[in-house]
Amino acid sequence: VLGVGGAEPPGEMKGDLLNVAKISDSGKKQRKNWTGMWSELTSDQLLLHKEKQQEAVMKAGGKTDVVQLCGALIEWTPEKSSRKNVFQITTNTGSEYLLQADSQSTASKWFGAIRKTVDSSSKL
Ligand code: I3S
Repeated sequence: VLGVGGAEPPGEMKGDLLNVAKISDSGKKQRKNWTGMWSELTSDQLLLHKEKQQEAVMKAGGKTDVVQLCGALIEWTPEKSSRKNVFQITTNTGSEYLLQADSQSTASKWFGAIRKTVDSSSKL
């Protein structure tokens, strides 16, 4: 089934390359710069790895961006890019990330799983 999302439990989803642009850092606007990042969802964070392998990330000294999902907002934001399947995560510290995949099923899968994680981690 395509596009449902959230089929896998939090903490067990990784292995997709998503295009990511951080457009705000703690409320401070950033220049949009799309980068392919290997994404991994934990029980309360979205990890964005520059390298595919976790080991490579460790060796390189942590080229990983950590997005805290507790108290975050997630929404589809077609108006923020000419790209298709773009959604935004706004963290509770005011950082904004655009995420995008050309595959609609991939984008929907991550949107659904991240939204679930936002909901479950925000309830605690
Ligand atoms: O929202 P913008 O400013 O139209 O985003 C585009 C720019 O970030 C552009 O970079 P430069 O500012 O260096 O020209 C990027 O190359 C584009 O990809 C951005 O637009 P899209 O529609 O791709 O998000």
